[in-house]
Amino acid sequence: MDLKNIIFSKEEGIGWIRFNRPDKLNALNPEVFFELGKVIPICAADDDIRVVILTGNEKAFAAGADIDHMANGDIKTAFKLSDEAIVVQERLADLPKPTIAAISGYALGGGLEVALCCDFRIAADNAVVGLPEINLGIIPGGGGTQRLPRLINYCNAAEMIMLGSMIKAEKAERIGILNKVVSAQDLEKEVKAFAQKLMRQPAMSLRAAKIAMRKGLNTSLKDGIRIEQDLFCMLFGTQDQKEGMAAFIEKRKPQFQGK
Ligand code: CO8
Repeated sequence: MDLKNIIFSKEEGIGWIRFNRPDKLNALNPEVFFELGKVIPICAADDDIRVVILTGNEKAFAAGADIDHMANGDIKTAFKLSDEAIVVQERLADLPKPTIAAISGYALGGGLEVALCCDFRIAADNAVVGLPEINLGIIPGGGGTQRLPRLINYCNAAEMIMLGSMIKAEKAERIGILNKVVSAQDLEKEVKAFAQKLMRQPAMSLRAAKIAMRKGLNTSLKDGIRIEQDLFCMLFGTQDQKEGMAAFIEKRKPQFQGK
C-alpha cells in the first residue's frame, strides 16, 4: 500500500499506525486522514490484528490539524476537511476491537481528537494535551466539544476548550483523559504489555463490551441496558463462554480462542 503520511505495520497481533510527518509535528492534513481511512478498515477486517495502536514519534503524537492547509480556507474547504475527518474518526471509534493511543509529546487539537476516538490513552511523561483551536479563532472540529465532555467532567472540558490551555501528562491523567502515564523511554514497552493483556481476553467479549459501552453512551439507560442484554446473551453462543466458565469450575486459567 502506498502510504506517505502514516506508517502501518502488523506485529504479533498488534496493528501499528504511526503518524509520519515529523517535520510538522505530525500535523494532520487531508492526506493523513485519507491514509488513515485506508488502514482502519484493514485493521477491522484482519482477524490477526487483535489490538490497534495509534502513535506518533517522541516529539508529537500529532500537534493538530494542519494549520497551513486551513489558514486560507473558506467555509467549503472547512466542510470538506471536516467531512473526511469525521468519517475516518467514526470508523476508528467504531473499530470492533480495542484501540490504544500511545502519546509522546504533543497531542493537540485534531491530534487529541483522534486520540479521544481510541478506547485507551497511554502517555509518556513528556506528553502535552490540549484543544487550542480557540486560540486560532475556531473551535474543535474533530469531535472535541462532544467527546471530551463525555469523557471527563464538564468544567475541566470547558476550561480546556474555552481557554485553549495545554496541560501536562500528570494533570491529564488526574482529570481522566489518560489511562496511564509512563516514562518516555518505556512508552512502547508499556503499551505493548497493555495490548498483550487485552489480547488474552476473549475477542468476542471485547467486541461486545465495546459496542455496549459505545452505543450505550448515545442512548437512554433503559435502551442501553437492552443493548447490553442482547450482547450478554449472544456471548452464550461462543466457545469462549464455555471455556471461561469451565476453567473457573476446574480451577484453571482459561484459554480463549476468540470463537
Ligand atoms: N499545523 C501545521 N504545522 C504545524 C502544526 C500544525 N498544527 N504544529 C506544528 N507545526 C509545524 C510548525 O509550523 C513548524 O514547522 P516549520 O519548522 O516549517 O516552521 C514545525 O511544525 C515545528 O513546530 P514549532 O517550531 O512550532 O515547534 P515548537 O516546539 O516551538 O512548538 C507547538 C510546538 C507548541 C505544538 C506549536 O507547534 C503549536 O502551537 N502548534 C499548533 C498547535 C495547534 O494550535 N493545534 C490545533 C490546530 S487546529 C485543529 O487541530 C483543528 C482540529 C480540526 C479537526 C480535524 C477536522 C477538521
